[in-house]
Parts: sequence; structure tokens; C-alpha cells
Amino acid sequence: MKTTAALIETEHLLGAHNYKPLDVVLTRGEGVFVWDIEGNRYLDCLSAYSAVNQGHCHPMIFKAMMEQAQKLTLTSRAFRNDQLALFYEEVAALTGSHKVLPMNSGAEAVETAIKAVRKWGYEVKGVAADQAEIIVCSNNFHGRTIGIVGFSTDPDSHDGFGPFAPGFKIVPFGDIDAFRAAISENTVAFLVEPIQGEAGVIVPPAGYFAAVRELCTKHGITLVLDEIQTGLGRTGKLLAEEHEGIEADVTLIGKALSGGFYPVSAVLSNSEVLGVLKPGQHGSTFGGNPLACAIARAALKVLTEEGMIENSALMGERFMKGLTDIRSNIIKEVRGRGLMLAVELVPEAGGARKYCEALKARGILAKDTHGDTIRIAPPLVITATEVDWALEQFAAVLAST
Ligand code: IF1
Repeated sequence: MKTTAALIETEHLLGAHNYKPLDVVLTRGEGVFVWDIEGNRYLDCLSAYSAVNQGHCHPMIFKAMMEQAQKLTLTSRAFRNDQLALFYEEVAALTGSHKVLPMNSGAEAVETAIKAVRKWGYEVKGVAADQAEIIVCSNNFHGRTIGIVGFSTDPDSHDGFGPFAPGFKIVPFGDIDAFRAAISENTVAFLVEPIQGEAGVIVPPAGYFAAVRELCTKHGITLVLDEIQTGLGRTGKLLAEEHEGIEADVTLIGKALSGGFYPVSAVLSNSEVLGVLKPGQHGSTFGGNPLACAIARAALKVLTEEGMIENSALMGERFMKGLTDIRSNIIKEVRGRGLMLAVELVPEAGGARKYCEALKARGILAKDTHGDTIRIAPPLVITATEVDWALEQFAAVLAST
């Protein structure tokens, strides 16, 4: 068997260097835990960026995947398959959507929404050809395609990849006046994360989204919420929009839609927006395939039937309280909702990465973001005992300076 060092060396030699992961080589996962090839166990406090909300290798999702994989995996959308309608039915019933469009990655769901709202703008709202504008937020993260990185304000994501598509206006997140000022007769949509993830788990000011919803309705603007990370229980509700008491016109989900078994994403909307897409105007070889649909159906079933959303709210509160109680001169702020949490350190702490390394040595895997922030997002099946144990490790690491 190759050693950790040998595998890392091979990755370095043959792989593109577009990541700088922690030096841990994982080989097995179960529930909230993962194991490296040396047999060390870790509590996963990242959950693959919220794709494994249901816990690693959930047995029921695994069963659904195996059963479907033995029967039929892919037909393309040139033919129908017997899982797609059931997936539509279950996802629509759960989220209250009228139309569903299945894709694979999150970025594809975002691209799909951009296409749909532009076409809706021309055909329904009456915007002049090629004039559609979409408002987005600074420090957004919506994926890695050329269309999406074109309106990223993160230099690493954006710089050097142009030329980019026009038609996007960028406003500060949480600033309702800036949003209002950016609206024009050509505005077809506002694309926004309910809580900004990559930006460092930024929770918007109270009332922001209610005001956004009102302005969107008043000006005929499609509100597109990217719930790819915040959705499916992560924040203690099925969708993060529930915290704001609003409903999006278009909701994007991905990641945990498969519980981490397979890339599955979807665009959810009312009939008006997705209704503009006609045969031949959009698609994907793998989107809506029977394997993906069977996996997603099981992933949604266990999420709701096993009480994971309620547990996320409860354990999130416990985790947040514990983090807030840690007395440390290097903690600047603790924030988040449900089990989407972050600890921002003061600049003098010297960056979050070394604290993630220290947590790793104590059996916790967490990921730094934007230099000074440790992101904490364990699978939603975490127990109170596990939260308390994790808090002891965080306290030890953050107090030890
Ligand atoms: C990587 C971040 C998280 C997302 C939202 C769309 C997508 C994502 C709100 C695209 C993806 C991932 C991608 C992953 C890192 C990760 C991430 F740090 F970059 F921002 F989660 F916080 N909308 N987020 O968060 O979904 O196409 O990847 O399926 O390594 O790029 P995708």
C-alpha cells in the first residue's frame, strides 16, 4: 500500500495544482466520521461543503444507489426513465415548486437559471433583445464556469479567465439601498445566496431579504436563491429562505441533493420561468438520469424522515452557544445558522489554516476560508455528545495561543 507521503507526491506530480488540501488522505467514511489511510479517525466538520449533510455513506442512500445501478443508470433525455417523474413529484411536494429541471453540478444549475431568467426576461417581461441584466452580490460564490466567474469579485476565481459575458451588475450583499439603486427596466433577476458561504458564512441583516422580496415583486424581478450550500437542512430549515419568511421565484439546490453519492442539482421554480425553455433549448447528457433520481429520492427521504433538519437546528444552536462561550483573545466573531457555522479570528492570529492543522491533530477536519475564518459544517446527523467533544477540541486549539 502506498504511504500518505507517496500518494501526496503522486498527486503533486500528476494533478493540476488548483487545490491546497490539508495533508490527510481519507479512505473511509461513516456518518460524521472519516478515516485516513493510517487508521486515524476524524470528525468531519466540512461535510464536503455540505454535500454530505446526511452523513457519509448513508446506508439507505447506498441501498437505493446499488439497486438502481443494477437496473438502469443512464438513458439520456432522448428517452424517458421511470425514476424522473417520481423525483419531480417528491422534490416538488417537499419544496412547493411547480417545475423542476435536473442538472448535475451546482454550477450547471446556476447556468441553467441564468439562461431561463434571461429568456423569461425577453419573452415574458418584454426586455429588448440582449439587454437583460442580472444583479448579483459582491463576494458571491456560485461556481466555476466562465459564465459564473465572470461576475465573481474574488480575484482568484475571476482574474485571468476573461473575456466574460456582459449583463451582470454587482451590489454589496445585505445592502438594500444598493440593490434598489441597481434596478433598471432591464433587470430580469437577482441571483443571491441566502447566507454567503465562501465569503465566510455571512448572515444578512434582519429584514434584508423581506425587503429584497418586496422590491423584486414590485419591479417584476425574478428572485433566484442559490441554496446549493444553504439548502436541504444545513441552516436548520429545509431551505434557508424560511428564516427570512420569504419564497424565491427560482431556487437552486445541489450538493446534499445526493447525500454526496453523485453529482445531482436542480432548478426549482414556478411554471412561468422554467416554462420558457422549449425542446432543444437546454439539456445535459446526465441530467435527470435514473441513477441520479433514485439517489436523490433516497437522499431527500432520509433527510426528512430521519429528523436531520430538526437535528441541524438543535445541534446548530448547541454548537453556536459552545463556540460563543469559548474565551479566547483570538476569536473575533462566531456566526452562522443551524449547522452552517464559522469562527472568524482576529488578524493577529496569523490565519485560520494553522488552527485547522491543530484541529486535525485533535481529530477534527475543518476548512479555513478567506484567511481568517474557520468554517464548521458537520453532517446533520451529529449528536450532542459529538458536538460537545468537538467544542472541547475547538476550545483547546483556540485558547492555546
Ligand atoms: C470548490 C466554496 C463552498 C456553492 C454555491 C454554487 C456552487 C457552490 C453557493 C457550485 C459550490 C463549493 C465548490 C467547491 C468549494 C465550495 C465552496 F468554498 F468555494 F465556496 F461550499 F463554500 N453555489 N461550492 O457554494 O457548485 O458546481 O461545485 O457543484 O472546490 O470549488 P458545484
